[in-house]
Amino acid sequence: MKKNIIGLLCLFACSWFAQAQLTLPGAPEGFDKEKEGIARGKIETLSYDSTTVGNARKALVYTPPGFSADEKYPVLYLLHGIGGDEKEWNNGAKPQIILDNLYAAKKLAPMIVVMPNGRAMKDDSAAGNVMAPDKVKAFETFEKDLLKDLIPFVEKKYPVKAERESRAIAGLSMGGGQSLNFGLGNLDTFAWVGAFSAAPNTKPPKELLPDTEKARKELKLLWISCGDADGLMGFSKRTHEYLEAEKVPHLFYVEKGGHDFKVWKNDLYWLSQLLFQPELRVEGLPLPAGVAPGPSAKE
Ligand code: FER
Repeated sequence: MKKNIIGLLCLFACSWFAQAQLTLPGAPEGFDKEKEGIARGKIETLSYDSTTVGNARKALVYTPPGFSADEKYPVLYLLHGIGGDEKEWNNGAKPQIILDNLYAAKKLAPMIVVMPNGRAMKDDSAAGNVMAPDKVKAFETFEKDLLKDLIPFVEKKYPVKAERESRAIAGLSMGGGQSLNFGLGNLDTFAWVGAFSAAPNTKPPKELLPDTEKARKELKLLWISCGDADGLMGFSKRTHEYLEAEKVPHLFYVEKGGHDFKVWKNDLYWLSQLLFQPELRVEGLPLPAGVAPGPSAKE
């Protein structure tokens, strides 16, 4: 009885909108260690003709364990940072290990993960001065390459569900800024948006999301997270504060750590479990009360 009353009070007192920041827990021990005897997904490299850049461009693609051309899958576009390329996630996080383990634990919706090169220019390598203005500009140009070239290519080559509810965009740092800019700027294309440690390329809030009404209606998930020791925290925080003031449902997590793959692996572990699920609910992940049953409601 007491629990019910506390639960009810919590439901009324805290709402989805009136959320404070939440702390993102660390993934359980072993989440990123290869396990014996489980089914594995596959990583391959694709090459597509970019009309935007005018040459062939590469992306890595992870297909889940049990992948079948007879089924149709949603797609997560997973973007890298300023010092990386299409291989950065694979080198820094070994996402196939994290995802294979999550599939083995039946915690993920089957999905394809596409890891593109988000520096849309002829020489898209991370060599030389990655902060050079033309290289930084190319992270902006990637919006067109993604929408006009890569997504149509992926949707021709792979058995995918080609609708907004089946497309997610998430990324780290510059890729986090791109995910917010491109995701919120193209709600007709993406319904799931995630930014890990978003960089200064993140548009200022009003420019990022002028139509808050549309976002309130159409977003399935808006995730913003950042390490507590990351110097770029201000970009996540100002976005969160705007969304909060405008009552746009979103998740804002602060976690222990800096600007590195320890944080981004953790982010991928949690975010991937939310994607393409009918309900926002993940075991061990705190959510704002009123969104989904929290620990008090589950007892
Ligand atoms: C900057 C600081 C950091 C910047 C970009 C970054 C374009 C990106 C960091 C990353 O992607 O890890 O001033 O300007």
